[in-house]
Parts: sequence; structure tokens; C-alpha cells
Amino acid sequence: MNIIRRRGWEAPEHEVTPEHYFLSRRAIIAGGVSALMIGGYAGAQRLSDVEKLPDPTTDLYPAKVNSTYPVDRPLTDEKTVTSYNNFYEFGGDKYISQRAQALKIRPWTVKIDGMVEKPFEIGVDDLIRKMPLEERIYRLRCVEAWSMTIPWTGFPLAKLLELAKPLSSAKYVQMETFKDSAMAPGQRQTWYPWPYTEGLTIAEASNDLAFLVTGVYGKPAPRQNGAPLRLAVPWKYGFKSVKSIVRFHFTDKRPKSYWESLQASEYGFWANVNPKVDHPRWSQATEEVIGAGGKRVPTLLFNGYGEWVADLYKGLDNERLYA
Ligand SMILES: Nc1nc2c(c(=O)[nH]1)N[C@H]1C(S)=C(S)[C@@H](COP(=O)(O)O)O[C@H]1N2
Ligand SMILES: [Mo]
Repeated sequence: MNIIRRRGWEAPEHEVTPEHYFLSRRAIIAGGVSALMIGGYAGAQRLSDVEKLPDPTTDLYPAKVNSTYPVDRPLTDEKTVTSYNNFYEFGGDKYISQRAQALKIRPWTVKIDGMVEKPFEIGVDDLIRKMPLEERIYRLRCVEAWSMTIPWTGFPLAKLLELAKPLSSAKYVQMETFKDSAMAPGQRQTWYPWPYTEGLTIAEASNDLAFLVTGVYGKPAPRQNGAPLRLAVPWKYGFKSVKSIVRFHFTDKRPKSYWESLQASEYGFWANVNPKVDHPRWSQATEEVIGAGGKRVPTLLFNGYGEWVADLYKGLDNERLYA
């Protein structure tokens, strides 16, 4: 039944899906690879025992709810949250959740380096156990003009910054996804700038809304949602919320992200949600609520989180803040 309900929003999505469109176009340019992208990775995919490993942090769930940030929409149901995903490491379509089970999420080491007092590495379970886990419901607005409402578990990125101790000269934090094409067939598309990276200013990263996600729906996050550690910055387009992070690199130079390297005119550094600033190829005025039978709602400035983040952008009028 779920399948049939999904069909309603599947069609419009395929018409707008920009990241997917772009990926396909690149694949076609490269020649012959498009069949692989469209047909998925059935041949390369091997579900192994890895997916059956018990998660070593299960005892931390469910975490206490932090309801500072109001939610005025119904939650997207869990099945949709965990089966309709963007994770280009596993393919350019939305249905990578099975393929993503090949991601080996333990052991998992997080590296903190660059302009910090002292670079270090830490196992993700040690890191998670040092952090104050809580549950927050955030809306997620993809640049492709669809949205979801998701209960994440995690901790403020600001808490990681406290641990990392960036130097006062550091201005940005760049976050990097794992790179291992043996697990992630998408990374065999060598003309893409793997690993996927994203960046924030230190001021943005210190804002309480910037959240490092470890769980979804009161449980450790499934691989397709970016286990074991992913970002959620709900006032920005979804591509900023980098998944499966292995490195936090502090720098004084503005990092160029994965999507920005691919197509800077469409996916910039700031990428704050704004209904009045259209994407070059479609309107951002409204969004399709995934799982709601094709319903569209108006998109809000800063995705409705302006009260908490608008001040971050004072005096930056010359920057391309919204694309
Ligand atoms: N490493 C990595 N992170 C990523 C992506 C990706 O392809 N690779 N896609 C981004 C995009 S475009 C979106 S909309 C969100 C989707 O998150 P979800 O699948 O949990 O809904 O993840 C973001 N993080
Ligand atoms: Mo996205």
C-alpha cells in the first residue's frame, strides 16, 4: 500500500529532481555509465553480516526530548524517512536504502584536525557517550523542493566544537564523508569530487540549531540516513546536511563543498532556504511534503527557523546567501 501511495509523489519528483538530473547528465557525458546509474548497483550490492551487528549505543535511546524548536507539521512516517533518501555514494536515485546496508559503520573513527589546539581522533562510540544526546524534531527542506519532518536524536555541533577547541583564527569547519568505493559504488564514479564534503562558518556551527545526528525515530540511525554521524542544519537546503562524517577540519579558508565543486551556480556555500530566491531551474516558492499524497505547502524563509539564525547573516548582504 505504501508503494501505491508513493506513486503519487514519485512522478513530480522525477520531473524536478535537480541533483539527480545533474548526476544523470554527467553520467551521460561520461558515456555509457547512465545505465549503471539508472539500473542501480544490483550486481555490486552484497548484503553482508555487517548489517546485523548490534549497535553499541542502543542503550542511549530514546533520548530526552528537547522541544525548543516548534513543529507545526505531522511527522513524516518512519518508513518514508528511511526509504526515500539522497545518498549519492550509493546511487543517484532516492531508493538507495537497501544498497546503503553495505556501509560498514563500526569501527568508525572521527578525525578532528586543522586549526585546532591539538588534532585528535576519537572512536564514534566514545564521542557519542561524551555528548548530551537529545531528540529534536526538525523539518528537512531539500533543494529539490520536497520536505520531511523528522525526529532526530543527536547533540549540538557546538558541543563537538567545545571538544575540538578550534583556534581563534579558524573561521570554518569542513565536514567530510567516508571514502571507500568498495562499500559505496557511487564513489566508483571517479569524475565526482569524492569524498562528499560540506562546510559551515564557526558562527553557524556554534548556533544551537546545528545538530549532529546519531539517531532517527528514537533509535540509532540507519545507514541510509547517514549513520553513524550526520549533520542536520534545518535552515539550509538538505545537501548541507552531510552524512556519515569521518572528519571535522577547521580552517580559515572557505571550503568548497561537493555540490559547489560540481555546479557552483546552483549549489553555493550558504544555501539558506528562501522561497523568493529560485533555483536556476525551478521555483523554490513551495515544497512537496513527502508522504502526504502530493500536497504542496509554501516554503518559509530559513525554512521557518529565522528567529534563531537570521542574525548570523547580518552584514553579509553581498554574499549569495540563498542558493
Ligand atoms: N554524504 C552525503 N551526504 C548527504 C547526501 C549525499 O548524497 N551524500 N545528500 C544530501 C541531500 S541532497 C539531502 S536532501 C539529505 C537527505 O537526507 P535523508 O536521506 O536522511 O533524508 O542528505 C544530504 N547529505
Ligand atoms: Mo537534497
